[in-house]
Amino acid sequence: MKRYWWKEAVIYQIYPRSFNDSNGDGIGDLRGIIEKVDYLHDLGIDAVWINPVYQSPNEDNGYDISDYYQIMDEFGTMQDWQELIDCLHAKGIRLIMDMVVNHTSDEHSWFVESRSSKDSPYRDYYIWRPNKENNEPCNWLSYFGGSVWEHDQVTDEYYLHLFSKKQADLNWDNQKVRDNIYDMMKCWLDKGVDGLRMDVINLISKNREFPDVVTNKQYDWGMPHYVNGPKVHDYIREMNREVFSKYDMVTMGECPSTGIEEGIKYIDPARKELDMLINFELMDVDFGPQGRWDISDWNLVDFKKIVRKWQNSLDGRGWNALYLMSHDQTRTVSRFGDDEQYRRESAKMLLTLLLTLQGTPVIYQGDEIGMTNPNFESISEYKDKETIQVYEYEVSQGVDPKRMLQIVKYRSRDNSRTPMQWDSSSNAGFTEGTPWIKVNSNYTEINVENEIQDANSILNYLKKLLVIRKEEKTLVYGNYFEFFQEDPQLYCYLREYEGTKVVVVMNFSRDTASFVPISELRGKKCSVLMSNCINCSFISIENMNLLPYQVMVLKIL
Ligand code: ISL
Ligand code: CA
Repeated sequence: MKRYWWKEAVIYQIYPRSFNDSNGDGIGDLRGIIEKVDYLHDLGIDAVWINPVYQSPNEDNGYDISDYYQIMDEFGTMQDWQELIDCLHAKGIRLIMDMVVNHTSDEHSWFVESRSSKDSPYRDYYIWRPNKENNEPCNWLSYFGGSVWEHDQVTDEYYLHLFSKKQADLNWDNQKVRDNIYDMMKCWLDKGVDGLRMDVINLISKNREFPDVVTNKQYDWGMPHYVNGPKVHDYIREMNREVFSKYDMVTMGECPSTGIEEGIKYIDPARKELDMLINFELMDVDFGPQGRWDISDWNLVDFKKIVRKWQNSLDGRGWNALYLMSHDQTRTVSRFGDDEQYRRESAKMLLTLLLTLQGTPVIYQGDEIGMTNPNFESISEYKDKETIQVYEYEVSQGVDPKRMLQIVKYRSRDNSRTPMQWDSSSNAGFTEGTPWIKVNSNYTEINVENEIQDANSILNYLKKLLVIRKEEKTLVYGNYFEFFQEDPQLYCYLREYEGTKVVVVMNFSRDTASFVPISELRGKKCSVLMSNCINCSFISIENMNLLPYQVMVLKIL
């Protein structure tokens, strides 16, 4: 397997709006990130991915771009951005920018032009259709609720938007659109950007027939007609040829609703498309029968099965980006661990899982201190348009508002978007003004300052884990073999690379678990690379009782 810096790197994801506010307007900004570059460097991460910072009216917090060449006013200026990349590079940290090219804001000049008349030279930059039998052109549903079509008065036609109606989908079948986008990407790469995270890149090619979905499911979004659509690979290959291949850079492609065989096509090195895949299968482990806005209890056996499938299928064929949460997900420790009694133990265990699998780990801001879901009590405290639109849509369809609020508390993307908790001063040290979204009330206890001071903290554990990931290449490149696949409590696997073997043992539960090693491991002498509860440097693998959320990373001697 070929070695690359980006395979050995650990990425830290920054949601700029909620990271650090430098000027007291309540909104995180670029200068706020600059103030924390030393913190990132001390942590020991190799690269940061920042969510979109381009000019945007903020319908979807920057995922609705109105000018790709400008920085959002609230985030600062191009000079600030230049200073940020320079500061990061001076500390040896690479910068990955978010690229949102499936859609733009309806306030982008292309769309303003496009909407103005059917004869506009920009008309064909977006996807316009006349009505069909006095109805929308087809019955697909938007990710954010309601139809994907929005009627526009000016020309009495509809435009397509897979997300909010303020996020109009670009027409990728138009060569001019593609060329404009490639030029824009090159402009950022010429400024020294080290990588691109490609937002919903597998949605760019639509079935031009726009067929209705015929279904008896309550929600059917019409996905087969635009997820991994007809020309998606042609366009990504072209993008690679025109842009990526000309730079020393990395690409991470976000591909929702994509299984392994389809996913591999994007990252098979021979196909020259993308470097890493961001897939969602693990994030779907707790979906209910009706999908994301429905909840079911997840269980470890299913969880492991998904991880195992991806670990084993991609090995030697393509490289994965690993994550347990993002700005679109709910807090890791609240979802997969225990955010009360065993918050520390489970946070450490989950970080260990993330950093001992094959792939490039992405740590989301706040996970290094075990931040939790805020459990807002009222829908009015949520800011995310997806959350609000889905809530309103479901309630309008007859779902009980109380039940919907429960679902929102569990699922809302705002769970990850509450301000970073730096210290115990007001607003967690995030801002001197009024934060744009409420700070989690547990900030006096859970914050970076406390974590730095406490030798046993999650943060200090992670720092050590990052050093070990760097030193032990088995954790990066090794293959993956899992034991006790049907065990509902234990998670145990072996990584092996060039003759070195590392075993990871975890108790994924609030109860003690008895661990009886298989004969292949029994009696083996090991050095303890990491553990959240034992302090010895060497052990031999014997029967043992594991404490709740105990984890051990053992290198076989
Ligand atoms: O929130 C989700 C996670 O399961 C999805 O519905 C999400 O919208 C989808 O995965 C695409 O996400 C990306 O594109 C969106 C943006 O809102 C998300 O923040 C972004 O990560 C539209 O640009
Ligand atoms: Ca600010």
